[in-house]
Amino acid sequence: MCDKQCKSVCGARTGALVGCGNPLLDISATVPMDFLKKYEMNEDDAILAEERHMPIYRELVDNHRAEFLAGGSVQNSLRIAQWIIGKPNVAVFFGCVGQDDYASTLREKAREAGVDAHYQVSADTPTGTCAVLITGTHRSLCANLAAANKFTIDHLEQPANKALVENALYYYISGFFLTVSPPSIMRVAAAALAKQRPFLMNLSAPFISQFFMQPLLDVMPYVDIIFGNEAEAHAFATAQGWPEKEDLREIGKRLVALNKLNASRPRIAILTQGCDPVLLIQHDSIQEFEVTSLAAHEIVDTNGAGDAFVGGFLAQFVQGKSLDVCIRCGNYAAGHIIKNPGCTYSGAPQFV
Ligand code: 26A
Repeated sequence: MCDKQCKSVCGARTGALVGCGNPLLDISATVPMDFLKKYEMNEDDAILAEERHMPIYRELVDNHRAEFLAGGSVQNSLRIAQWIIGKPNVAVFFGCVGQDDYASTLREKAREAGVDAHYQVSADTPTGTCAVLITGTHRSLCANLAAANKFTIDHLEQPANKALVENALYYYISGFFLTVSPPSIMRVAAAALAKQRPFLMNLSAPFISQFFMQPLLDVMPYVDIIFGNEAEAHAFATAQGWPEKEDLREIGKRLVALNKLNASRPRIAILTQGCDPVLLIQHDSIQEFEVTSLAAHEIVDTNGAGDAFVGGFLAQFVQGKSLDVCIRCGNYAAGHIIKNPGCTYSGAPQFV
């Protein structure tokens, strides 16, 4: 796929970007509101499955004509980044899967997308799944991490994987991964800091700030760019005890002002708010970027919109483009995947 000509246009080298996350197979279906009620879930939730959620997956397949789609937040972002970059294996992914058909599907989808996935394999645990419950333009996620939860730092210590981490120029990890392996996150963050390379993170879901605040605060000093949506930013602010009704701009300013180790690169916060403008918050400025809002009939599935935003952003960021271009590309990618089922794309990227 990549030839010399491509090298000159794509501006990012093989293995430039390393991501860690939970590789999940999404089991996605449109459901009535009663389905959410039955499992005490809300529209636009993102939660970890408890025992009482376990029947959901079967029920979606048996009664709601569920579709199976490659998922997992970081892997989604990397697939989208690769789609836009157009040259395979710029993005390297680490996560843990089982030894089953779902793992084969994920491996195949990553390969097709050009993501260089190096999975740890937990032979006795099934590959993780995520129920995606679609109600109109909302989606509620319930993740059964299973094998994804078995990821250990040993995997990053394997010589070949260690070299991939050492050689990368950019790092992206979701807040979701704080539920799995904070030591791995700290290891990658420290590698990024040692080489003065950007480390990017995502707040991922309100429950991360509610229940995983300490590991999140532990890594925050390493974070150069923090992504989040309005619900996640508010959850972070509430968990920190920041004034309750504080607006997103104020929360952003406080996020960028949190303690940072590499003070020569002030933190940036990028906060999305659905079809309202994306906020780019830097220590000395706040900028807004308009989002093209889609007509209701164009919206197929908002699942993965946030991941696609990050994917589009990363595609440009790893090519050294300005933040302005990165954010516009994020908006383009999110707008595209909303018109497709799950975090999938169709055709060639049209970003200019
Ligand atoms: C730890 N949790 C809850 C999760 C996830 C997750 N990815 C990683 N960890 N919960 C949902 N997802 C993924 O988010 C995507 C949509 O943004 C889903 O697999 C879905 O593809």
